[in-house]
Amino acid sequence: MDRTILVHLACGPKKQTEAAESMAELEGLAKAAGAGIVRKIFQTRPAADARTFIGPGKVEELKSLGVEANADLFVFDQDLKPSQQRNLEDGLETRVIDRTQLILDIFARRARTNEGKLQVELAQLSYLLPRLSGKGKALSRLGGGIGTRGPGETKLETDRRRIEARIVKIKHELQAVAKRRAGQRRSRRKSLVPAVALVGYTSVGKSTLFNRLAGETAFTSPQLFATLDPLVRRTSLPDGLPYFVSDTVGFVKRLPPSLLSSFKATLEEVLEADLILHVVDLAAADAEAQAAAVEKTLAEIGAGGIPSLRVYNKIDLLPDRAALLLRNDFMDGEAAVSAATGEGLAALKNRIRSLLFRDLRLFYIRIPHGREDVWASLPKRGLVLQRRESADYHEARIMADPARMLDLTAYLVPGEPT
Ligand SMILES: Nc1nc2c(ncn2[C@@H]2O[C@H](COP(=O)(O)OP(=O)(O)OP(=O)(O)O)[C@@H](O)[C@H]2O)c(=O)[nH]1
Ligand SMILES: [Mg+2]
Repeated sequence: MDRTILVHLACGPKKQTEAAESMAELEGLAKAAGAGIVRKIFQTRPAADARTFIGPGKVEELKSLGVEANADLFVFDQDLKPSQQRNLEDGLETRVIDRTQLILDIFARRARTNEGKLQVELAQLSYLLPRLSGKGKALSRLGGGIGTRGPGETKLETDRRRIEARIVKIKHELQAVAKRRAGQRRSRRKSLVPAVALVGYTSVGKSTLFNRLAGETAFTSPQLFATLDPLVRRTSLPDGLPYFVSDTVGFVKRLPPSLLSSFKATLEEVLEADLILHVVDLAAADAEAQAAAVEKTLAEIGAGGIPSLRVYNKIDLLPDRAALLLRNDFMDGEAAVSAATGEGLAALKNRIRSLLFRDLRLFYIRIPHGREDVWASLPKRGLVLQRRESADYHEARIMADPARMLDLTAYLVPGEPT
C-alpha cells in the first residue's frame, strides 16, 4: 500500500468548503486505488506556480514532510502540466501523480471486458503521450504502485511512434465495438421496447438499483468505480410492459476529458435512452454538487435533451426518510428510493411506466384468420404484449400510439378479449 500525501492547492479566494469537498473526493479516489493516506495538505496561493505548481518554498516544506511521514507518493488534486509534474518529482524526490492519473489507475484496475480494457488503455496512452520527454524518463517511473499500472497485456513502449500506432489501432478496435453496439441498439429500437439508462456519480448505488429493476446481480461495491462496463438487460414493469435498463460507469467531478472520449461507446448507451434515471446519493454530504457535476457531463456528451428523472437513493440512511417519500408524491421529475431495502421502488416503477409509456395506450385486438397481413403488421405498430390463437381469430394485447392503430378500428375489441 502506497503511503500517500494528498495535496490541494486553492488559488485565489475560493470557498473553503469547496476545497474540503474536492479533497474528500480525492481521498475516496485514492482509497479506491489502494492508497494509504498519511497526510492531507491544503495550500492557498494567488495563482499556481508555473514551474512547480505549489512554489519552491512549499516544495521544500513538503519534501521534509514526505521524509518525516515516510511517504512513497504525492497525489495532487489538480491536474499538473507535464513539466510541473517532472519538476515536482525532482524537488520532492518522490513519485508525483495528479487527479487524472489517479482516476486512470482506478479504471485500469476495474476494467474487466476487452472493451473496457481498450478504453482505459486509450485514455492512458493519450495521457502519457505529451508526457514523454527526454529518453523515456516518464516511462522509467512505470515501476509499480498507484499511477504506474500499465494497460494490462500490452507493455508500454518507450517509442512515441509505437504508442501513436497503438492508439490508432485501439481506436480502430473500439470503432468495431461501437459498430457492434450500434447494431444491437438498432435491433433493440426496432423492437419498440423503450430504454432506460441509469447514470450518476460514482458509488451512488446505480448497480444496486439496476439489480432491483432487472433482477440481476451486477457487481456492487462500496469502492468508487465498481462498474466500468455497461450492462443492458430486458426487464418488465409489474403489469408486464417491457423495457431495457442499462447500468453505466459512474461520474466524478472533473472527469478527465480523455476518459470521456475513450468511453464514448459506453456513453452512447446513455445517448440513445428514452429516459435517464439520474441516481443521486441523498446521504452524501455534497449530493447537490455531485448531481450538478453529473448534469454538466450529461450536457457535455449531448444527453441534455433526454427526459430524465432524478432518483434520490439511500433514503434508508436518513432519519426523515418517511417524510421524503411522502414528498415524493408531488415532486415533479424526482423520486426517492432505497435500492438497498426496496423502499420507494414500487412508486419509482410507476413513474418509469408513466414516463416511458405516456403516449401509448393498451389495445385489445382480434383479427380473423385470413388477415395475416394485419397480424404481421402489429410488431411495427407497438409493443405486442400477449398473443393468443383461437379457432377463428388471432388475438393480442398491444401497447401502441393510438395514431398508429387508426386503420385497425374494425378489429379492436373493447375490454379484455375472452
Ligand atoms: N444504505 C444504502 N446503501 C446503498 C444503497 N444503494 C447502494 N448502497 C451501497 O452503496 C455502495 C455503492 O453501490 P453501487 O451500486 O456499487 O454503486 P454504483 O453507483 O454502481 O457505483 P460505481 O459503479 O462504482 O459508480 C454499495 O456499498 C451499496 O451497497 C441504499 O439504498 N442504501
Ligand atoms: Mg456500479
